Amino acid sequence: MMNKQRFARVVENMKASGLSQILVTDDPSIFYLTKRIVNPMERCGAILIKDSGEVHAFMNNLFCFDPIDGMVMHYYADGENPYALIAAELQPGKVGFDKNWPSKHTISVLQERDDLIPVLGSDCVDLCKSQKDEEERELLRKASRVNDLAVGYAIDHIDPSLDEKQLSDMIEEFFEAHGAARDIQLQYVCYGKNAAEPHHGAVAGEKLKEGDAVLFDLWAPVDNYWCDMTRTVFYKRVSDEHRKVYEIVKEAQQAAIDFVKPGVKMCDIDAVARKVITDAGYGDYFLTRTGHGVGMTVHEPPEASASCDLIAQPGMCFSIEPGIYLKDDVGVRIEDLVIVTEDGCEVLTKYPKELQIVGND
Ligand SMILES: [Mn+2]
Repeated sequence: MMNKQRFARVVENMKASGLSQILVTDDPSIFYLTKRIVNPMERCGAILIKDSGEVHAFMNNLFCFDPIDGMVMHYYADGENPYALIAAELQPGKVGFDKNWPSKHTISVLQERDDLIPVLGSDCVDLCKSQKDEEERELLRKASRVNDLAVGYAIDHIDPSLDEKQLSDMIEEFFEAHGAARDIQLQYVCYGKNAAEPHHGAVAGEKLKEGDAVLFDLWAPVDNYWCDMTRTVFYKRVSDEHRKVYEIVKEAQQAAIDFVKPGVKMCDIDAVARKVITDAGYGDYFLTRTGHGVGMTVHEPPEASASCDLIAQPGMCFSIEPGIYLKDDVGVRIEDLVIVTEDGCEVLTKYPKELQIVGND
């Protein structure tokens, strides 16, 4: 079924950005508009939206993409040229292409015609997608509830007999048992100094030592919507400096959450978290942006970073995840997902954030 409301919002965005035609090809974007998952792999699949409201779909007949009411369907078979079909429906001038469409497709469309001007068009859809409607908010809440359970499970199963990879595998099984999709990426489970690398994946053979930080950054899709959450705890004891670092990150994270409301700039959310950490003397060790949008993909607009001028709007969902990373020593990151509400934000992930020392019972 075509989601007419969502298509109408995309067309509004197209008009606002002076685009009369865009090709939508990202799987999550097509799902967002049609509730259909295409997954064309290396083949060509596209939806053309015109500012008149006319919509065309170009699909290989192997995709099982049944006709949709209100959409002009163009099917092609293996061995036929889908790009000629697309090119025949385009008007001369600017065409908005999707950011992630492989260049072999984009270039092939352009080679069919010499009167097309390619521009990036995916913002028209991505901006809509960034403002979640109530149905999507409920899916995000549900995914975060699973994430709360997964973080609890992970922390409860910290054990010196398990290396990072073994614990990570157990967490993935836990996610699957609680409804997350099977094809999930590696979870970040980091012991000790490994937590100082913001993107350290779980490694086989990495053992836990007394005094180590244990950082869990866990994410998974549940019913096509993602969760993403980080907690850092300490094993058996915590040094004074690590405790200090933890409390600074916690304060920065809370300050940023408290700042979120409609109308604030995403870059200012980053600045609020960064100021707390910089004032405490650790600014050089806050290596990442403060957050990123989450929805049908785990990294999407809007991002809370110095380079993002987007304004927070009700329904936007993003992470707040400042951290301090001291090389060869420790890393602390605390991450929650929030949804902007009418006057502030709703925090979706609820696992407690008080400093926790585990393994002493
Ligand atoms: Mn994240």
